[in-house]
Amino acid sequence: MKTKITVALAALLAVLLVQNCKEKPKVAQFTGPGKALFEQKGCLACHGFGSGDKPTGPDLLGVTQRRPAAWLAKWIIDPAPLLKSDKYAKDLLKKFNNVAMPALGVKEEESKQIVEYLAWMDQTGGGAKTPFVPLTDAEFAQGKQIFFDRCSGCHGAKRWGATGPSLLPDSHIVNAKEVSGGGTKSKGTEALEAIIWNGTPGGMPPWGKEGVLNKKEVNLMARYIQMTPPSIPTFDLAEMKNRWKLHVPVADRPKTDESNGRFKNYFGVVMRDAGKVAILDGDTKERIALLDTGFAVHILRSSQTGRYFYSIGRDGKVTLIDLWYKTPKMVAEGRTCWDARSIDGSKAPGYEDKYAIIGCYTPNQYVILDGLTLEPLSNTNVEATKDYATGNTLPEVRVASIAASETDPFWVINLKEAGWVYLIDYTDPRKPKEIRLKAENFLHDGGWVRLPGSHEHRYFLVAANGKDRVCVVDVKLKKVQQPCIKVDKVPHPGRGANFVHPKYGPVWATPHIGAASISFIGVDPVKHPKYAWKEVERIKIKSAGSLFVKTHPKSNNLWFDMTLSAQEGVNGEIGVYNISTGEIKYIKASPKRVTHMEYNAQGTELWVSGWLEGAVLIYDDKTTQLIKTIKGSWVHTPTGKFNVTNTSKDIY
Ligand code: DHE
Repeated sequence: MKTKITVALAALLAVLLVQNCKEKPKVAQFTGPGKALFEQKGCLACHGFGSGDKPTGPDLLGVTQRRPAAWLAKWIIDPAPLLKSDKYAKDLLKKFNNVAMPALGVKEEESKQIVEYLAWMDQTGGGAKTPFVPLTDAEFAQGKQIFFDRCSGCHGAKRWGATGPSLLPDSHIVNAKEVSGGGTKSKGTEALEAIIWNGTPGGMPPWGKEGVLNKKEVNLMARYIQMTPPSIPTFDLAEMKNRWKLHVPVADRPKTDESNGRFKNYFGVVMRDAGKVAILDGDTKERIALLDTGFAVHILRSSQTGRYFYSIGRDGKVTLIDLWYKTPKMVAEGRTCWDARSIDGSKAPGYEDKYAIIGCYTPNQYVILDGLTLEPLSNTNVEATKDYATGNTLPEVRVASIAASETDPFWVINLKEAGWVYLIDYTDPRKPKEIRLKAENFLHDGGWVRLPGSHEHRYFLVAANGKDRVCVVDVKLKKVQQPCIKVDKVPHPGRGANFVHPKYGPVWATPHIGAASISFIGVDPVKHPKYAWKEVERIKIKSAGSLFVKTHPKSNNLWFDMTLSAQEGVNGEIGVYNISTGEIKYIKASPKRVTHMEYNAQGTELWVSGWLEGAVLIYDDKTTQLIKTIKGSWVHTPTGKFNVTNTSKDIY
């Protein structure tokens, strides 16, 4: 009996295999020109291939079975004529919220070649048919480094996904829900390569197109993310103490300010890939120091007095820079995590410059240090923190933005995936106490509300970019206002920008990664209660992918970048919104990607980074004319810039 069943099963299997082979003949490679055209045109920026529909377009797997080849060829050349006359085309437009596909700029012959490629993909089962080539040990080590440097911030060190989708090899379940994006193996190398090369309108940068990763690296990463992620080792207090170096004890540092007050208009400029921070004099525009702060510093924060800069690197390296020296000097350094993004000093009365805190992405912890020496004092793990809404334990909980209260001895820290805001009481820094407030996820960056004439540091606004909301943390009442405020897709404020709107009074602004807009939120509950804690206006800008906005109390301008724009050339432009008139002017700042703006202390100049060009561009705020370009071999991949006065006093 047993033998009979086995034979029957074997026969059935054989039939299924034959059928399967008949339906999807194995073809090793597609040799026509359609594949290269499909990739060059960046089709996978808007479409999935076997991964389901995207908001920007339908899944292309099976498209040649759904539509005739001639129809597809016409559509690819230019959808506009079909959209006027064809019912299927009209329905498609409706289904995808009126996001019309652009004409791809291809000739008739080329369009047919693309359709041939799509037919081949359908016939062979899509990208999954491209044979997967596992990585060698050396390639795996390289992939791990590139992933950490370029990908983990959005997709998570454990690859469970956060701001970006999950990149685990198999689709998987979290909180009884299939995680979107998981299942890289089923997408296959070709589809993944196309996404990494071209980016997506949702905010994924076009790493290949922009020249950050070459063809070989893109292929390596497409294969790396189909393999199981490596485990993450711990980083404890003993390890931190081993790595801590005090270069100059406090007693040996200058007793008086050798810069004669000039330091208040210094800029700390991150030279990301050079592993350095340049200190530039905001008055003379001269470089006065270039310091080896280590790999990919993410941000600088000024201590409360402004005398010190704290830098935190993506690799968790922290440095303390003393600006009172004639030539600013690194007086201490250390490392507290494998991966970090945030740092701040203590700012409450009586605690000025006394302590500092680092928010780690990996491991999931926050670390308190001595503010004047960087000696590690305590380490608190947040890994087992439960989701604010479901109470389920999460695979990864990273510490995102941090802000120091100016009134009380605590820091506001934001737990990204878990959606909690913690107030960390540092009066006993070796045993910090936590006040836990429920907010939303994924908490990312944010800034203080500043009202005209008074900067009370009462309300901290933080983006919950997984929910397209901004949460208001009231540090006086120690609560997060509910519900968090709905804005546009994937808000990314940096620290946001405060100004007085002619109609709505004081507002705080955030741009968005996922939408071509900037939202204004009313922030004055006393004098403008009608508008407080509401999105009062949403202005349209040229492109999605904006990361930062900036203004100054003396300015009538709100500047913004479009760093992650998927539109050709737009990531080199900056926009200037006129606060009184509402008009927007666009300036082509650089042929390549630009990012992050900062004012000088006087509020008369706006500095912006020509990230990929290697330039710091300075604009006159009134005329919006370029007045100086700082270049040189040392100006390498400049990103964040932090003016001492504006950073220490939270002016933005
Ligand atoms: Fe940032 C702020 C995290 C990508 C430049 N970035 C922040 C903060 C966080 C964060 C949590 C808030 C710190 C605070 O206030 O305490 N950034 C992340 C990421 O996870 C992300 C999305 C992906 C990653 O891999 O790191 C990311 N950030 C970038 C960039 O690609 C930028 C443009 C260049 C770079 O360094 O890689 C970049 N992030 C900045 C800058 C700030 C920042 C300049 C500070 C803005 C400010 O004005 O305060």
